[in-house]
Amino acid sequence: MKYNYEQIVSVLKSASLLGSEVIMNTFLKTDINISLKSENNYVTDADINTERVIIERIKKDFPNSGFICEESGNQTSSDSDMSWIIDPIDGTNNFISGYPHFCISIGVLINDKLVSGSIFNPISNEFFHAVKGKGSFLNGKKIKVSSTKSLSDSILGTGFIMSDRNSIDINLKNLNKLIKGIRSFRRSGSAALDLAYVACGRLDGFWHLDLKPWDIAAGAILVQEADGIVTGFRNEDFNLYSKDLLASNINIHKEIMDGLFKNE
Ligand code: 2AM
Ligand code: CA
Repeated sequence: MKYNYEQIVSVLKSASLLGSEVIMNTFLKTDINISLKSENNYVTDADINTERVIIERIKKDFPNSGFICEESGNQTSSDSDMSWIIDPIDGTNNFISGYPHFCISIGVLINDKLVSGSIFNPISNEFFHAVKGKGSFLNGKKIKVSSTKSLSDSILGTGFIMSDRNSIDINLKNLNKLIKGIRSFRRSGSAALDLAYVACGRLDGFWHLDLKPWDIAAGAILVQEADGIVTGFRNEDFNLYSKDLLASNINIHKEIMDGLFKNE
């Protein structure tokens, strides 16, 4: 089926705005209802309610879509080749602690291929979106990855899955190998925003182990459409389900990759 990309972007924007109302009505409240999904992995009522509002909005325009969602799981559809990958709050630990750095991340797949995506930061009112073949944008203006040429001039980001001791150990090795050769380093707590930041040049590169499709779908197409590169730690083609991800500008990609250990 042929899709109208302006309609897709308009739905991404309005679903993100509706979702962000739910988030911002809860942020900094003292009575946030928090539950533990698994060790060190929390969910709040805001995550669940935001996801519901986003799905309802998407279904208004695309009623037969499938969904891959962090909180409500998968809804497959045999009537449509379109599906939406949703993380209602990427950066939940930040959100819970009143640390203003989190976002709504939505990726769009047609026939299992990423074709669009958006990341909305409700604190800074920054709406990042990408459309396959058309580029990446921040609040409507085209963005590109940085042109930094060497690791020593680069700011890199990463993150840690705090429930996974093995993954933490491997990533500490990665950090240990890279940190002394770079200009600076960030650990923001939102992988989706980190990828959006690579897309607009605020970070030169970002790597992470063991993320989930909803953490990376929108961010990956944002980086690719901003002329960046997204691969695995051994230069494998990007895959939503892979266990490692490296996103950067093309100049420093190999230098970062040489410092990364795989989780095998
Ligand atoms: P979240 O806030 O949606 O949970 C932090 O480095 C990044 O890792 C965040 O994007 C966070 O997403 C993600 N994250 C945290 N715990 C995770 C888990 N158990 N599995 C996958 N991603 C996780
Ligand atoms: Ca989340």
